[in-house]
Amino acid sequence: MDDVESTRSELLSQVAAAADLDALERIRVGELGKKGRITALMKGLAGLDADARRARGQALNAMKEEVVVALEARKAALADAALDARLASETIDVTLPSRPERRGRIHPISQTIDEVVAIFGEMGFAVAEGPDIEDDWNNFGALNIPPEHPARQEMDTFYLPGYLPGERAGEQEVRRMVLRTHTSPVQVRTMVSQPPPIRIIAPGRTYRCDYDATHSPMFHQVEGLVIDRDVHMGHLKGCLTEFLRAYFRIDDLPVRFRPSYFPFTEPSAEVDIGCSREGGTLRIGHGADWLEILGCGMVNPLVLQNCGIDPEQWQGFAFGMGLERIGMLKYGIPDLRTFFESDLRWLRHYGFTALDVPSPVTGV
Ligand code: 2U9
Repeated sequence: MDDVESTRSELLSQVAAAADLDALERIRVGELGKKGRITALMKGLAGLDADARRARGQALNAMKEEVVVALEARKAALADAALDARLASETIDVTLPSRPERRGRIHPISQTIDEVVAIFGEMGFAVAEGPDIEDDWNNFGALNIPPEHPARQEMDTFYLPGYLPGERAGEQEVRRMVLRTHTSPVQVRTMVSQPPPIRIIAPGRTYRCDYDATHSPMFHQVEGLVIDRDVHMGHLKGCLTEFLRAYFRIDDLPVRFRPSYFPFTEPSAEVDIGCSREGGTLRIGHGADWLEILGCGMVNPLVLQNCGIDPEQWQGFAFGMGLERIGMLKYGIPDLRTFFESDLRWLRHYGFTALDVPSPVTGV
């Protein structure tokens, strides 16, 4: 049995000395693989009598198990150390000046915002802004999304530690702070702080705890709000059809309004644009298929009331859309995550120059 013991101590010290994951893998394949030493020792059992085979078999199995456990433990330790080293070496010095770039580029998100602002600006909309950190009344409550409403869970909210003091209807209360999950709180703030009529768009950063090829924890939306004495669904349809045709630069772009549900609008609709998907390639504006592009509806009277506007006197419509999504569709950008990787090669390829500035004269 001396050979089992010597193999054991030799392999354990080899594992302990392995400097990286490649070295560990060489030990695993070399010793435990088909042609490995442990496998050869196991094969040797066949020539022994029953008692000797049992005793030696047990010793070999215990030794093999010990080596496997040591390999796994060393692998985990090396992976931890590699991650620590990466974290230490990849710190970003945010005080460094930007790299010299002979020709800077405008980021596709900035370009998309400028285009959207140019189109709605022509229609008489003003741009409204608000903070990224909101309280849960402005982000959810005022919008008719109560605490138990599935939308609060669905939106995968980032909650911040701490509470804000708030006062509503004379009652003292505390409000949780959130990273806004949509730009709707900007419309809430506008309605609370200025009398109707209102005609605004709110472009900006929004946050949801989600990350894949079509979701980023930080993304951008533009929402719009029109409040007047007699605005109706016809205005909503005309305004959004006009916007989509101007944005995609297709005069006869097919636009379809499909009934939907949102707590903040009633009735609500989702809007599709005509497209084709022949051979796996998406083409907007032609063909028999539809592509969902935005959501909208008539502002729920409860929301108007929450924001201090008399629903007997005023009514209006609202809409919302994802800016990365409409930017990706117009400019053929396949993966949302690339928007925020700060890769200069990507920016040189997809970015815009100052001469591309969107305006009603130069086009969008
Ligand atoms: C107030 C009243 C109503 C804004 C609206 C949508 C429909 C909508 C989504 C589109 C894709 C968000 O980025 S997305 O996931 N938005 O479908 N948004 S109506 O309605 C409001 C907003 C504010 C005071």
